[in-house]
Amino acid sequence: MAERTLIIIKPDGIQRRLAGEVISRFERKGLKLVGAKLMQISREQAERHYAVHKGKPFFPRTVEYLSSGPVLAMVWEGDGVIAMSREMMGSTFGAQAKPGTIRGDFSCSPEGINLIHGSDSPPSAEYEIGLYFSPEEMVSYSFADERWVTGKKS
Ligand code: IDP
Ligand code: MG
Repeated sequence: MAERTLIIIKPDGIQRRLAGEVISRFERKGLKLVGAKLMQISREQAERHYAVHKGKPFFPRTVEYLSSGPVLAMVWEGDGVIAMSREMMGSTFGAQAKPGTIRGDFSCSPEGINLIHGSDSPPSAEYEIGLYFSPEEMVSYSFADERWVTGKKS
């Protein structure tokens, strides 16, 4: 199976009606949506999500932010999708992220209000996908034009 990653359009992305814009960028890149869920993340779930940051000064407000409104949790698939999506997102703070990236184009925040989450490694992708999706909630399928997009013969 190709690599998978967890992408979340965070509460500000939903409130600012930017979900379609973000999805569109992933679609145009050629990546494959294999799971999606509009949901409200609980405080406990957000604490599990950011467990690696527990104890850091920004942990409480980051948990609060992720659980502050509806989000769109998605699983995207493709060889190298983790690194590609991190590049597409841009660096953590919108105020510093490069133009052309999602955070660079749509966030000016120096405080981590940054529209999108994306897993940063295969182990974190596996852990994070498991927080939001059961295996049956993801769909495996092929695109009819797969070899024109990836160059791979299926
Ligand atoms: P990432 O989202 O780019 O992977 P991480 O370092 O994993 O960034 O941090 C997780 C989230 O915590 C960030 O997306 C951001 O919302 C928030 N955050 C990280 N560092 C800070 C900080 O120094 N101040 C405020 N919020 C932060
Ligand atoms: Mg991170």
